[in-house]
Amino acid sequence: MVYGHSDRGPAQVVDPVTLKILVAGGFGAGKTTLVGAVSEIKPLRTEELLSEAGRPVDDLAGVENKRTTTVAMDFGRITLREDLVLYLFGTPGQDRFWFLWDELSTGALGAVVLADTRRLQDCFAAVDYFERRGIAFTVAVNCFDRAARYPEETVREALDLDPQTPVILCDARERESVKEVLISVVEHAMMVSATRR
Ligand SMILES: Nc1nc2c(ncn2[C@@H]2O[C@H](COP(=O)(O)OP(=O)(O)OP(=O)(O)O)[C@@H](O)[C@H]2O)c(=O)[nH]1
Ligand SMILES: [Mg+2]
Repeated sequence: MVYGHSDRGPAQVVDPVTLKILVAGGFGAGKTTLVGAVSEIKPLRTEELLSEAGRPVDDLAGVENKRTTTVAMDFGRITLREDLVLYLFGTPGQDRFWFLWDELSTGALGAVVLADTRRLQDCFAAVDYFERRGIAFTVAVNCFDRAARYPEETVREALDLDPQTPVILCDARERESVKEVLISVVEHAMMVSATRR
């Protein structure tokens, strides 16, 4: 049978829209965890063991059990609806990999900035980066077990965000929680691009 020419007429195959979303945030905020929690393909990871040599520069406060770090990127894919597929690109968290960001952000529709309230200042650079480049982003506060919970408003003020930038509390290990974050990014980015047009 020739594809699309069965007796029942052409098959209703919808070509999905594919969108690129970046997952950024400070060192150890849970970016690799987030991509792994939702990806329907085995996520591509570029993890290297944290070394003794890196100890003076890799600030492990709050994530003392962390053994590895992302050195290039994480990559995953999620089908949000049959006609909407997201490609997720997780950025490396450490400052020494900043040179990769311009490459990774090319063609991105929007971004997630993962924040850890124990080290909120670690995501300032990501917020700044996306604001400067006009890339729409949602701030997702990854609620680590022993971290204090703050209302969205407090996080918004601390990061000095635009009023329309969404702030969401999430658990980067939970698929459904991460999906909500991704839906927020897509909706927000679409709204921003519609108002710019
Ligand atoms: N309790 C808890 N632990 C988490 C959560 N998210 C991530 N972790 C843990 O925190 C550590 C850091 O997670 P990663 O996903 O490697 O963080 P990352 O942002 O990719 O780190 P870099 O790539 O090194 O910047 C890991 O040990 C995770 O298991 C969370 O929501 N709750
Ligand atoms: Mg990582």
